[in-house]
Amino acid sequence: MSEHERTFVMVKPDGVQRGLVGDIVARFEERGLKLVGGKFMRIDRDLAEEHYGEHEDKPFFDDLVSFITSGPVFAMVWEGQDAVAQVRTMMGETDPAESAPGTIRGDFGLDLGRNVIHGSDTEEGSAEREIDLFFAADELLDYERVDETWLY
Ligand code: RTP
Ligand code: MG
Repeated sequence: MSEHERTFVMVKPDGVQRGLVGDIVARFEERGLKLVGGKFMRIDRDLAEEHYGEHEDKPFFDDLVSFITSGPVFAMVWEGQDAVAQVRTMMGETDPAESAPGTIRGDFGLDLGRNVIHGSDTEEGSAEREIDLFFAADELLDYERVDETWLY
């Protein structure tokens, strides 16, 4: 169990276009995770190719890069106990059709491409790599929430 683990999360262009940023932020806040960084931004091709580098040999890579660069995204870093796995559980499966209702993709996702949200996977080092890719150290804030006793 990792107490103050950080994970990288991003509302994808479809989520931004559909006005889901507020709902998604609220879900993580209500779950007891702490927001330590957030940035509304547009991803350029180089950043997209680096972020999704693990998929560069896959047939869907070009479509994935085109999609993620097609409009603004809301990039975030969330912190809490087992944050990486918790966020993945709250996201649902990669394919919205296989995602349970109550999960973000199960509630909002349309298809494999338009699945609303990205979260770091549980592979060792993934979250740190993605956080470093999107955020400078001084963009991540150390602070205590007033109700920390009741949070992770
Ligand atoms: P993400 O990285 O975006 O959080 O999604 P994930 O971990 O659940 O899934 P991953 O395997 O990392 O795939 C990255 C994104 O590529 C698209 N995809 N398309 N056509 C296909 O077979 C296919 N497989 C994956 C999805 O948009 C997925 O989120
Ligand atoms: Mg992934």
